[in-house]
Amino acid sequence: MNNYKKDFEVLATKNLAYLDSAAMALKPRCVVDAVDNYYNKYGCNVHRGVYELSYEATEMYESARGVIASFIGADEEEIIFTKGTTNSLNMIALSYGMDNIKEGDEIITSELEHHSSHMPWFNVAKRKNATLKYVELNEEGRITIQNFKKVLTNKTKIVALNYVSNVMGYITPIKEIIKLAHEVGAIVIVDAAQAIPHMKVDVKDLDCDFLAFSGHKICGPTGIGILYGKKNILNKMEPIEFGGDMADDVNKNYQTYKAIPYKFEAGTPNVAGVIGLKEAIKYVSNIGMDNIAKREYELKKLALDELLKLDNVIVHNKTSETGLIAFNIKGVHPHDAATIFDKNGVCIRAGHHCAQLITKWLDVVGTIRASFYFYNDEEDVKRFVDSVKETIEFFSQF
Ligand code: C6P
Repeated sequence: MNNYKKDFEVLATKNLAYLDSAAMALKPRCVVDAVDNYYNKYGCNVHRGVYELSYEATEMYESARGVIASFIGADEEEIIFTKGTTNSLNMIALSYGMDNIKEGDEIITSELEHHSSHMPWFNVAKRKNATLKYVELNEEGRITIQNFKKVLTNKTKIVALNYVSNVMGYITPIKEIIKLAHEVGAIVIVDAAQAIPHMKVDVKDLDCDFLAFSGHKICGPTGIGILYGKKNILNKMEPIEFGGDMADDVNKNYQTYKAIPYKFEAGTPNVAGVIGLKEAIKYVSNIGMDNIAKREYELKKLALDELLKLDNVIVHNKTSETGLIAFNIKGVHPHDAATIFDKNGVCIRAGHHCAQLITKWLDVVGTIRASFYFYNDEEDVKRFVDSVKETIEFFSQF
């Protein structure tokens, strides 16, 4: 066992090679304990109670905002708690998008997007008679600056792209894209669901207008995510949800809202989720994002080098910079392969990974995806490679 496996109860008690962290990262005990502690010792609401227990819970909850803000280089008021990346990205489209996009405007996205990055803007474009433009992917399936420039025009109002692809694991040259987009006055929304857990991200350095991620992919609880937005834009935006906690002054003929971020956080929040996410961020920060990036890349590379020796394996993302391998085994449906992996205790994902556009671009029914994280080790790599070989051998009989 490596040093980190022991922090995860599921890895300590079950004999698994967990290679599905791109779908969801496992939870270390410190995160589970923080959630447990809140429910056992507090269990009350935040922002509402005028008693000590609620003040303390509010302090635990609100201090998370500072931890998360400094983790991504934001100011506290720019951190909005949401349900996850999907919720964050939809909020931007439904609020900023529906209020600012007009007929004839252009929205740039790509075939490399997760549905949650692309579909909200497809919807806005349809409802507003705007044009959705796709950056042509290069021969490897990457978004390049050169191809981005070809679709950028003075009519571009929105650029909605991933920072790291959940299928190919490529890193988008997002900082340069943001600079170019700003030159024509467009705003950029970064889907960082697969970036935040795996590398250092600084929103001020990127100069992105919005950025979204989920807690569950960075060892945090499910049902909690973050929407970062520049405060000057957030201040001008309308909420999409109304109700408890976001209201300031409510009258029969007018209503006002609290300042950001609260105006976007209607209803009782996911207190346990926020507290758990704070702990998760402290945990990964302690390991170091650069160490995490290095470790998962090393493990991926070990596995990749073995796969490239196998004739029947088609790797789609040989040059990917992150810890993710997307591949197919000739003549074997990805789901059939997954059952053999499962028998061997190797957890991988097979299918379109909620990114049908890139699956169609690759011209396959789906891919097999192995995603490595810092808690994996060389033994996991071996079990994975052995399972690929077994799958090839098993299906060669038919
Ligand atoms: N991708 C995967 O297995 P949510 O579900 O809201 O936490 O995250 C959505 C999302 C958005 N963008 C990217 C790049 C993503 O990878 C994901 C989630 C998982 O690839 C589950 S489909």
